[in-house]
This record gives sequence, structure tokens and C-alpha cells, in this order.
Amino acid sequence: MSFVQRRSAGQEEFHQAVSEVASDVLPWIRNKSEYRDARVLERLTEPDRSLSFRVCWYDDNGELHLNRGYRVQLTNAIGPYKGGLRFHPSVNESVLKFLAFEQTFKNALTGLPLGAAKGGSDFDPKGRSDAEIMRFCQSFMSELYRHIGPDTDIPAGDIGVGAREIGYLYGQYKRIRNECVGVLTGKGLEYGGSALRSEATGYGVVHFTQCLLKQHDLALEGLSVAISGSGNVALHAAEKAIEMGAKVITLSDSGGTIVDRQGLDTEKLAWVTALKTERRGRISEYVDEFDGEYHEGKTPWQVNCDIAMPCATQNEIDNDDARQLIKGGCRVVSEGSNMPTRNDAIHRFIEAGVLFAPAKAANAGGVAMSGLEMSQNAQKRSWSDDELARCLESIMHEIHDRCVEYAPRTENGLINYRYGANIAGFRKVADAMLSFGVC
Ligand code: NDP
Ligand code: 2IT
Repeated sequence: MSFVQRRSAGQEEFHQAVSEVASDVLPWIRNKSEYRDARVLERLTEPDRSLSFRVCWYDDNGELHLNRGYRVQLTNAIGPYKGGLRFHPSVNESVLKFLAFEQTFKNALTGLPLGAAKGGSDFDPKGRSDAEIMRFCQSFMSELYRHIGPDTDIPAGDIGVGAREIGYLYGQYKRIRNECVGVLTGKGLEYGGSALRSEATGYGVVHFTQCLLKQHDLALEGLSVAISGSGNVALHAAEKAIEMGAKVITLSDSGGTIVDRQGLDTEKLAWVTALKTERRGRISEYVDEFDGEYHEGKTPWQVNCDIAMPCATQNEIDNDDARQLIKGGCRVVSEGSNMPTRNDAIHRFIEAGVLFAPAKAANAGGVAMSGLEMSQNAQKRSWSDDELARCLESIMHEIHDRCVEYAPRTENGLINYRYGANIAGFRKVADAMLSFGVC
């Protein structure tokens, strides 16, 4: 860690992500000189390249704004660089390096040939008109286009980047390059997108959770689920959890949390989806429409639940939240967002016998479906919804089984998925790197 702390000084999120992986990988490679001598893990902490660039755009009043754009291309050892773009004021190099680092092991776990990258900007889309979003996306792509390509680097969405933004970004790429190629995933169905891409991350989290429960002779039906966030991942996780008979009792946004102890049903969820995707409103409006409580400025982790599904952002569960969740009867934590749980909280969960599904395994359904979008684009074909739904389920099962293959059982007889995901993901990338010699 001192090597990473020295070379990436002040990048706390990045240190956190590396430390979490290193705590499992370093003991595992202790007797494996091929990985140790080639310093594979250290090499993965230095991205292949990290780009930053100026993004200028005009708001609707004709005022000029200046943001910074980024693309961190971490490794293309097992395939072209692949990972989302995040537009949020908190974006900086540390956040994108942690996300690209996590993406490395996640993409390896999918079993698909996908390298790892992450990008984005400190641009804040909140309160901006469609025209402002379009001008920002066009300006951003006017630089990004020279660094990406369908066999080089294929960005997708993440926080603040959904179907609307991917449309504007792809439109600009096409205009500059005069090429219709699979250079972005998450595209609209009319112009090369894949069915189920927008649903895949949230659905995948629930499929993974079902595998984990089954492995421990449990079932999802009837269990209460506290979900954070109300964006792409949260809403699709809620949809699939409800479909599978679970009771979804919370959603949140950066303003606060709604608690509906009766549980959301498909009608209430459709209302929230319209609120968030069409009107771009606040989750607090839920309690004007339906029964329930709104807890301003609070996360869902004070609410008693069987399963916690963080689906908003990084570091949303700290040690106190973990203590509270355990006290409230939580038996499973399934991470939809990337690095939502602080490292001390992960240890607390595992020690307490809470089944912990790490993001790099549980939320890999999104990037896996992106991989399938790339395959469809390369074939110039579109696969059916049913076929893609079957592919997603089987990929999530395979990821689960890859984790179990490497995971020791904890003292309580439970599977340590964090360990299994870290070792299975690392091993694939490391073996590819060893094949290439020193580079
Ligand atoms: P969205 O932009 O669609 O939604 C993000 C949600 O999280 C919103 O409800 C937002 O609330 C909330 N949120 C964001 N930042 C904060 C914050 N600092 N504090 C509290 N709430 C916050 O993003 P996604 O659903 O796509 O992404 C959510 C998470 O899932 C991220 O960690 C992302 O990296 C991860 N992920 C996404 C994938 C995808 O395919 N989209 C794939 C795999 C992982 P508000 O609107 O108020 O900001
Ligand atoms: O964190 C993630 O896996 C994503 N945001 C999706 C990346 C992708 O390329 O689909």
C-alpha cells in the first residue's frame, strides 16, 4: 500500500479500492512467485494511461462553462478498454481510478473479453436543460472520440449518464468519424443498442442474490429489501426483486430516503420511474402520492430489513451503518453500486455472518450485457429479449460459481464472496499479463 500511497498521493478512493483487493490477493500470491516476481498487482495500480481534457460549453443564457473530462484506461490485458462514463460534481481522478480498478476484476469475472476503463466529468447535470446536456455531451465527445473505438475503448453509462446522454455522445462521434460502429454501449434500440442493457445491472444484482441465497438454502420470496438510490440500477433491482416476491421497502436519492413498510408494487414503481426518468423530480414526492415516510438527509440503513441493496454511490455504508443493519436483522448485503461499503464495514458484515455480495460480482450484469451489445454490433444483428434474458441469468450464475470456486467458507460455514471474487478476477487478468511478458 505504501507504493500506491506514494505514487497516487491523496487519491483516497483509489487507495481504498486497492487495499480491499490487496487484502485478499497478497496472501494468495505469497507462495506464487510467478505473480509476485512479475509484480502483477502493483502494475495494475498504474493505469495504462489516464487522460484529462478541457470541456467548454454554453448554457442556455449564453454563459460559457468550463469542466474537466477524463478517461482512465486501466488495462486491455483481456480485451479492449471497457467501462462507463460518470457525470457528477464529485468526479476526479481518484474516483475514476477506483472505478477502473474495480472494473478490471468485474469485467474478468463476466467471462467475456473485456479490459477496463472509466471516464467522465465533474459536470453536474442536475437542473440542466436537454439543450445544455446536449451541448456538454457534444463538447465532451469532441475530445474523447480520438481515444476510443469499437476495438480500442468502448464507454457506456454510469451515474448521470443514461440513454439521453449516450444518444448525444454517439451522435457526435458519428458526426466526427462518419462511422456507425459499436463504440459506445447503452445505445438506443433504434441505432444499435441491445435489449435489456438498461435493465441488466439491476436485474443482475437480483439474479446474483438469488444464487447466493440458494447456495445457503435460502430464498428471496417474502424477504424485505432496503434499496438505496432511485436511478437506473436501483429501479431495475427493485423491479426484479418485486417480481421475485421480495418486499422492497425503501428507495432514496441524494436528498433522503422514502420508507414504505407495505412494500412497493409495480404500480408505485412505475410512478417512481416516471418521476425520475421523465420529470427528473425528487424521491420526497413519493409521500405526497402514496403512504410512507420521508427521512430527509438519511440513508435507508436505519430501517430493519433482511437484505440491504446499496444502489446509489460509493461509501454509502460505513461501520455505524453496518452495525445498525446487523442489529436490524440484515442477513444479506448485495452491492449494486460500486464500492458502496467501506472496508471496515465489509469486515464487520463478514464477521457477523452476513452474506456479502461484492459489487464486482453482483453488479457485473450491466457490463456483461454491454459485452453482448458489442457482440451484436460486430455481427450487425440484434438478439431477442428472451435470448438476452437467458444469457444474463446464465452469466450471473457463472459469476457466482466462479466466486464460490475460489472462496473459502467463513467460520460460520458461509461463503466469503469478497475473497472469491477478488481471486477469480485477479487470476484471469494476471495470467493474461504474464503471457505478454513485461509491459
Ligand atoms: P443514476 O445516475 O441512474 O442514479 C444514481 C442514483 O444514486 C440517484 O438516485 C442519485 O440521487 C443517487 N446518488 C448519486 N450520488 C449520490 C450521493 N453522493 N449521495 C446520495 N445519493 C447519490 O446512476 P446508476 O443507477 O447508473 O448508478 C448507480 C451506481 O451503480 C453507481 O455506483 C454506478 O457506478 C453503479 N453501476 C452502474 C451501472 C450501470 O449500468 N448504470 C453498472 C454497474 C454499476 P440524485 O439523483 O439525487 O443524485
Ligand atoms: O460500473 C459499471 O460496470 C458500469 N457503469 C457499466 C460499464 C459498461 O461498460 O457497461
